[in-house]
This record gives sequence, C-alpha cells and structure tokens, in this order.
Amino acid sequence: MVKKYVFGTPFETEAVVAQIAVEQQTTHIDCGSILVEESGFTFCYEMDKQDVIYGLGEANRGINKRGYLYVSNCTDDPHHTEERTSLYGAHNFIILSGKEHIGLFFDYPSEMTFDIGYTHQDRLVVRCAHADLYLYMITGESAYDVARQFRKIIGKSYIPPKFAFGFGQSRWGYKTAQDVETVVKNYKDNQIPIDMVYMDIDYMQDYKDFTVNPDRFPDFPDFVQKMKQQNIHLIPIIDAGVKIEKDYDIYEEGVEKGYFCKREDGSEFVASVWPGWTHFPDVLNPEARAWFGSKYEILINQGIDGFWNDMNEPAIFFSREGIEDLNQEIMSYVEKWDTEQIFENADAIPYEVRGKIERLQNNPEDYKRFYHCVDGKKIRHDRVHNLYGFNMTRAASEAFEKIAPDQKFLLFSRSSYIGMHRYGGIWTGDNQSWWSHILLNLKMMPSLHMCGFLYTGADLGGFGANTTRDLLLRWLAFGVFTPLMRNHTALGTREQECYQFEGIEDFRHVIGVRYRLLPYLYSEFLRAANEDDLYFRPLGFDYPDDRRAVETEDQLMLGNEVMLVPVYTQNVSGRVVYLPEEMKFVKFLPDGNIYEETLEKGTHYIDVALNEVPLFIRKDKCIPIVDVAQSVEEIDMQTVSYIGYSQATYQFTE
Ligand code: MIG
Repeated sequence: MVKKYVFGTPFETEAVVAQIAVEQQTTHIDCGSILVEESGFTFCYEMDKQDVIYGLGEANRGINKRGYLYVSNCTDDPHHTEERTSLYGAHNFIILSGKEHIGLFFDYPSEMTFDIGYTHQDRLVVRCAHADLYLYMITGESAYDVARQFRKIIGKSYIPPKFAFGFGQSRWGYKTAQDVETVVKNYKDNQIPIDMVYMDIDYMQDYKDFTVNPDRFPDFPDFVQKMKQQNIHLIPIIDAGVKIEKDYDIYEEGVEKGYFCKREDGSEFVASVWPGWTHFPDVLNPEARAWFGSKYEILINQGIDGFWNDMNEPAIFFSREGIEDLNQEIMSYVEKWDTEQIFENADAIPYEVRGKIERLQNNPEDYKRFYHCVDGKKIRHDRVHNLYGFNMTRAASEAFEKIAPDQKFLLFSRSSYIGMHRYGGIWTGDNQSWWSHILLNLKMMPSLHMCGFLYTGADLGGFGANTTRDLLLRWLAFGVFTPLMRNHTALGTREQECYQFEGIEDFRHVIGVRYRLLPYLYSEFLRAANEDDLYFRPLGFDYPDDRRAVETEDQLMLGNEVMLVPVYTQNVSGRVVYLPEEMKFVKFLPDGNIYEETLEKGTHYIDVALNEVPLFIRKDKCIPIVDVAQSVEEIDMQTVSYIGYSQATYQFTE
C-alpha cells in the first residue's frame, strides 16, 4: 500500500513513475510525525530497540543504517572513510523494519539529512531546509515486500547489453591505442577472460568531451573494430564539464543555443575541472539534455557501444568567484598557477592557505552560483543539486533511443538520484585498496538494489592507494557476483591488471568462475529487473524472523538460489559463516573442479584459499554452470550442467 503526501511546491524529479493520488495533507502521517516550518521540513520517528533501518542506496556504513548520520548531497569525495556522511549518490529511500514495515521515500532533490540514531540513539530524524517535497509512504508485510513495492513505483531498472556482464579492465592512465592493445594482449595471452577495456580521460583531446586524440588513437574507428573482432568493447568516459575553447563545436553550439548553466546575470557559469575552464550543460532543461545526449553519437558512429559518465555531481575544482572570495594572500598563489599546478604544488603552500584552497573544491557556494532553466523557470542549482548526474545519464540514454533504438548500450554514472536507475547503472566511485572497502562494497550492494540500481559495482582492487595480490584476488572473488565487474585504479598507483602479479593462473581461475556462472547471474539479473525484484538482498529479507540472520552483514543473498560469503580479511585461510538453514557449500577449485558439501543450519568455519571462489546454494535449489569462455560471446550453452541439490531444477529468464 503506497500513500503519497505533498508538502509545499516540490520540484518534479521524475523519480517515481506510478500515478498515485495525493493524500489529504496532515501533520501526522500514519507513521511518525511531521513538522513543516519556515526553516524547513522535519520527519521524526521513535525507533524500537529492535527496529532495523534499511536503504539509502549508495551510503556509508552498514546494511542496517542505524547509529549514524547520512546526508544526501552528491559529492565528489575520494575518501570513503567511516565518518563520511555524503558520497556520490542521493537515494532518499529508507525502510523501517520491526513490528511494522514502512518504506519512506523523500523525493527532494537538494541536501537532506538522515539522522538515524546519531543525535538520539532511538530517534530517526529526516530534515531538509525547504518544505517542498513529495513523501511516499509504503506499508507492507516485510522489509522485502516494502522494497519490492517501492521498486514498482519507480519503474523498471536499466538492463545493459549482455557483454557488460563480462569482466572489464580499467585504469586512469591508458594514454594510447598501444596501451590498450597491451592490456588486451596480456589478458588474451594469459587466457584471462575479458570483454571490456575502459578508456579514462586520457583518450580525449585536451579533456574535451566526445573528442579522441588523433595522435594517440590514430584511425579510432578502425581500432574500435579491431578490438571488437577480439570481442573487446572499448568504453570511454564522458565528463560533465565542456571545455571552453574557441572552435570547439560543442562549446560554441552550447553557448549559441544557451544550453549551458548560467549565472544569475545570464552569463555562462564557469568552473575549472579537468579541461581547465568549462561550462556545464544544463541537462535539467529537456532541450539542452537532448542536445548534449545527441553528442554521444559522435563516438557511437565510431563503433562505441558503452560509456561511463563521470564528474557529474557536478565536481568542481574551483570557480572564478571562489577564487575572488579568497583573500589577497591566496590570490598571489592562485594567480601564478593553472588548474593542475595548484593541486600538484599543494605541499609548497602554507598550511592555512592550503586548507582554504582545498575548500575551493566542490565548494557549496559554487552550487548557488548557477541556474538551470526548466519549463522557462530559473532554478538555482543547489535546489536541485542531486539531479545533475541523473539527468546527464538520462541525456545519454534518451539519445541512444533515438540514435539506435534496437541496440543496447552499456551506460553507468558516478552521481545519481533515484529514477536514474531506469537509464543506467552506477559505479561506486573512488574507493581505496583497503580490505575494509571490500566490506563496504558488499554492504552497499543490497541497499542500491532496494533503490533500483541493479547494474552496479565497485572499483575492484581499489581505486586509490596501492593494491596487493591477495586483496585483489579476494575482491575479485566477490566481484564475480556483482553485475558490474571492473578492475579500475587511479593514476599513479601500482599496476593493477591481473597479469601484473605472480601466479597469474589464480586470476585466470577466479575471473573464469564469473564466466562459468554468467548465464546464471545474467538470468537472475534479468529476472530481478523484469520483476522489480532485488538481485542482492540482506539476509534479513529472506530470514526476517531469525535475528542472527538479520544482524549478519557480511553475507548476502543473491537471486533465489545463492548466498554469498566473501572473504574480506588479510592473511586468513577462511572465515566464519552463519547458515540460517541447511545449505550446500560450494567452492570453485583452481583445478576446475567443484567442491560441494552440505552444511547444517548454524555457525561454521569454512576454508577458502586465495584462489577459490566460495558460495552457498540454498536448500533444494540448484544453479546452472557452463565451461569457462574467454568472452561472453564465446560462452557455449551446450556445456551447461547443474550444481546444488540434485532433485532441483532451474528456470532460465531470458
Ligand atoms: O578527478 O577520470 O571517479 O574513476 O579514473 C578524478 C579520472 C576524475 C574520477 C573517477 C575515476 C576516474 C578519474 N575521475
């Protein structure tokens, strides 16, 4: 049962697609209390000791969000440490689950705070500065039921092309066609399956969107085809900022048509990002959105069939106004240097000044300095900040429909808001090569699935910092199951391609398991997308009456058949698992054999070597497996066989 309340004059985010009649407004909805004041909107709910709070999609900390503070405010922050309150996405959906099961979606596109037992241990307070929003309240039989009802009202999740379920290699720093060829050759020579190589900003000409540097990628269309012949899809990055440069057609057209975000005085807003000074396409304006989207065709015409949209919070290094706001002392530093130098030379700058310079980056003041034009109305960016990445990605997706309606494109974004899940997936941004980030990855996945973002994954091996062989192997063994399986790392970090490490056969094996399971994972993904279901679920969704299961946050349910138990600690030969019922323990062994053992309900210690991939199959279920293939295209369905409970059958979803 879904109820819709309206407060003030909300911005139409288009997060919800179902038509729902608006309730007579009250100050007390069926759960909690609401306060509408000059100073904003407050929702308050007294939590029972046993209540579990699910949701918030791409957010920090646990599956149960209790005990901390979360702020929906899309932010480019590469330090995902425990105290951080904002990441790249804004997913304002929570489920209160205890004696009653209630879903709440606060459809509000600006900064919103979820104090879930942070200020007062048992009080949930949701606040925002303007009482202009829709609130959807869902009641159901269980948390799982509530999540599924929510998924129904926000529309079907994006389904990528099948090749996107293969493994992808990425690195910030592949500069030339030869760099890409080297990656492909090494994967192929070592028989490590692979379907995608990602192209980070270095492929562009001076970081200009939709350009390819002709010296470093001569005859790009031909190169794209050569890669395709080896079943490799090249996936270029697109950044939000458009470089200001005379004769750059996208810049000139955008200015001429008035499609960039403007200052209050009508001039184009200018921000510094990778290309230097840029303008931001006004993707909230439908015409500008269609125009920006149409530019993807430039690369599609060269054979490209997938993209990742970056820097679309939008991230800002600094603005002219921001610099002007600083005192003379800082001016003297900033004036002398261009974009990159400021950050490269940060160490030479006095500490106090450095702090101020750092605060120029993603400065909230800048988000008040530009406007969108929606239905002829000027809307200040900060009021709709969390919708930028959503609409940049929607721009691409809507354009694909026109450019090639019969083709599926791979598309995922860094920033997002609920509703964007219909247009593309997301990756979870700049994590680190830390063991704790395997666990963060695991905990984020089911929350994202509650919010509709099914095609998701983290930078496997970690983006920032230097990875290690064991960390990468353990992370990949979990990544085998995430819809997006991509190894990506930052400029300047240790080489992270699988062939850079000793014992390459272990990587070959672990990634090979992805391909052995791919028909199953793809089928379960399609089922989840078609039926508005979750692919990943917390154990509490399937075993709500088993408190131990509810509190287990380092295992996940996948589809109807599988429970995942990744190893996420260093120097261990296995881990403790909790089985809420009898299950079959399965390990993909490095020699290609499969180990199966039935284990009783309860606690067990399982041995899992670095080169093994573990999973559990639920009682009376089975899953299909196939032989390893070098790419998705080469998977041979004739080789299908089944593992798990022998009497069971599996129904494929197509
Ligand atoms: O300011 O394009 O999250 O995946 O490698 C950094 C360079 C910009 C941030 C993305 C990351 C990407 C990087 N980008």
